[in-house]
Parts: sequence; structure tokens; C-alpha cells
Amino acid sequence: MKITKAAVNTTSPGRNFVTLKVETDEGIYGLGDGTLNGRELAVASYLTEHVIPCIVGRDPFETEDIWQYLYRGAYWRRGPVTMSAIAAVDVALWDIKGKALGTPVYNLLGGKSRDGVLVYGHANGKDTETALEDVARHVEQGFKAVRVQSGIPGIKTTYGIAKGAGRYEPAERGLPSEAEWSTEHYLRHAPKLFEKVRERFGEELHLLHDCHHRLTPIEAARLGKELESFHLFWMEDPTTAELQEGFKVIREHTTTPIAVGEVFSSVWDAHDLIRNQWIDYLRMTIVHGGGFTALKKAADFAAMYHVRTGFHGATDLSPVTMAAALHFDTAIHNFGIQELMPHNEETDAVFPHQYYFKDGMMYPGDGPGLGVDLDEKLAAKYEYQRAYLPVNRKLDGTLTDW
Ligand code: GCO
Ligand code: MG
Repeated sequence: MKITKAAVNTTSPGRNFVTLKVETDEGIYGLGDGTLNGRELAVASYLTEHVIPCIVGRDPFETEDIWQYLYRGAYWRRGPVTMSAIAAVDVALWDIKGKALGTPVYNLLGGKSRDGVLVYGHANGKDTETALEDVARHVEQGFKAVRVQSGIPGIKTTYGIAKGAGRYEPAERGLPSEAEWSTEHYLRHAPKLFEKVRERFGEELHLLHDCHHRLTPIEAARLGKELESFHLFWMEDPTTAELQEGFKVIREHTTTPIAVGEVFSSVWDAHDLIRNQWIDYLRMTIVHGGGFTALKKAADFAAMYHVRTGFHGATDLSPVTMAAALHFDTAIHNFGIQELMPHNEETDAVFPHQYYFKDGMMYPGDGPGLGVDLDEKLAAKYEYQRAYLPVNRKLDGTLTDW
């Protein structure tokens, strides 16, 4: 089999997505997601200008060699743009392999290791009471695991809270908006929020929380310690992770489990975190981490240190990545949990898919390949629109991590 053609599709059914379609001389095609929130066209151009010319004519079954060719062959390594582009190719090729062999991708990754994939949903609210109501809604929908975020008294805006009645969606069209932050206010509020959640929902529900890289290691250690009695499934992105040793400080003070990695693009970003057992869950997902070929190795390495996966699954990861993640989650041994932030109806229509949610679990479907398609005619109706994530400032105006 030979790759005859590959093309990038950009569409914006509510938010932007970059999809690579790889075609072959046998009429089989595969899809890969290359979406990088707020920097979409950089990946699209990397693919069109620099990657596609190198893969036409190649055998799509040679996923390992093509991955190495694109990674080592570029000389310049890592980074989210490069790794998302490589992932788009890699995932499309695994989709082709599955379709050519007539089997779901999970069978190529080891076969089923579990019946279903435990997912967590996002509950949020402008204050504690509204957040609690949203947790109740998730429980009614069957979720067994819920991430809880709420507005913080004393600051106008914060991460993870829906504006108005709609769902929370971080990217916005136009130039970046500005959000406000105060660690002091947050640290006073978060333990009280979880006390209320446990009081109302009991011990059984898995609870998660995202600090979104806003604390210093010692502040995160304080939060982890104060949350200990509420038995969180995890505390996510407690601090920025460029300094991997920062997590050692957190670990020395608290048994609250730690998840990190949604902004990582290589296992090398997590090398010290994993081998020193400073984290419990790795969030780097298929699209930003270089595809199945890279993630399989990263997950196997993590497994040796009792680190499990907890893949990023926000709406900026397209249904192609959701499908890919679900195949991966189904097959690997050290799966932990999968994030689920459902796409809007327009997006689901542009990307018809087999995966589904039932009783707090997700299932990838059993058709050949990834089980997700791209309706190109419909996609063409939604033109790309520049969008950005917000930036964040402390109350005195200092720019800080969003
Ligand atoms: C999460 C994430 C997202 C990110 C978004 C950025 O845990 O789901 O933190 O909400 O902010 O994916 O593009
Ligand atoms: Mg996060």
C-alpha cells in the first residue's frame, strides 16, 4: 500500500480544528488530529509545507519508521507544533492500518484490557452552590468521576467557569481576553468547596480538581495537604512543570495524588517526574504528545513507576483525538481515567463517530480503524476564525500563568 495524497482540513464548528486526511492507492484513508488551541495554523502550515511532501509515496504500515523520519529527520526536536503535526500523521496511519486489517485500533495496541473507559466530566459554577448543583447534574447523568471548579470570592474571573448559561469553553474568538487571579483568595476557598462537595455527595464519587499551573510548589503543597481528608482522585497541574524538581517539594508534603502533562509534547518533559515518582497520572495525550507511536512508549515507561494515564480531553482536542484516546485507554494496562468535555452538536456532526458514553464510562466502538470520520462538506461551512486562550493577571496587574 502507498500513500498517494494528504491534505489538511481546518474547520470551526464553534471552535477551530485541524485535521489531516491521508489517502492511499487502495482507496483507504485515515484521519489524524493536529489541533493546537490558539496556534492552529502553525500546525496546519507545518504539515502542508514540511511534512506532507515527505510522506507521499511511503507505505502507511511503516508507522515506526515514518515517526522516526519526521522526528529525527527534522533535526529540530519536540515542541507542541512539531509533535502535534507528527501525531496527526501517526494517528492517520494507525487508522489506515486498522481499516486495512479490518480491526479496531485497540486490537493493534494490545487488545481490550477493560470493558469500558472511566471518564470524568466538568462540573463548575460561579459560586459553591452553583458548582454543587452542577455536580448533582453530572451524577444524574451517570458520571462516577467529576472535576469540580468554582468561582472564587474576591476575584472577578477564574479558570474553568462557564460564562452565562452555556458550557465552559476556554478559547474565544478575537484577541486574548484577560482574567484575574489571586492565589491567596483561591487557597482560602478551595478546601471549603471540597468540604461541601464531600458533605453532599459522600465518599464514593471520584473528585478531581485543576489548579491550572497557578501555584508555586510550596503553595501547591499546602493545598494538597488541606485537601487530603477529601480524598481527591487527583489535583491537576498544581504548578508549572518546566522545573520538574518543583514536584518533589509538593510530594514531600502531601499524599493527594498529582496529575500533570496536558501541555507536554514529549516523554522527556516528564522524565524526572516519572522516574522519581513525583506524579501519579500523566495527562499528555495522543495529539500533543506525538501520536500512538510515542504515547505507547511513554505509557510503558510510566507503568514501571506506578504512573497511570489520565489523558487530556478538553473540547480543543477533536473527536479524532477522543477516538484515538479511547482506543488507547481500552488497550493499555496502566490506564487511570479519561477526561470528557463533550463537543457541541455542530462538532459531533462534522466528525461522525462510533464512540459513546454510557453509565459513566466511554467506549470506542468496535468498527475498523478509529471509528471516526470527517464530513468535509459540512466542515466547509465553518470557516476558521482566529481564537485565543485568555491571559491572566494578578490583582496588581502582573502577568501570571493562565
Ligand atoms: C483541562 C484543561 C483545559 C485547557 C485547555 C487549553 O484540564 O481540560 O486544563 O481546560 O485549559 O485545553 O487549551
Ligand atoms: Mg487541565
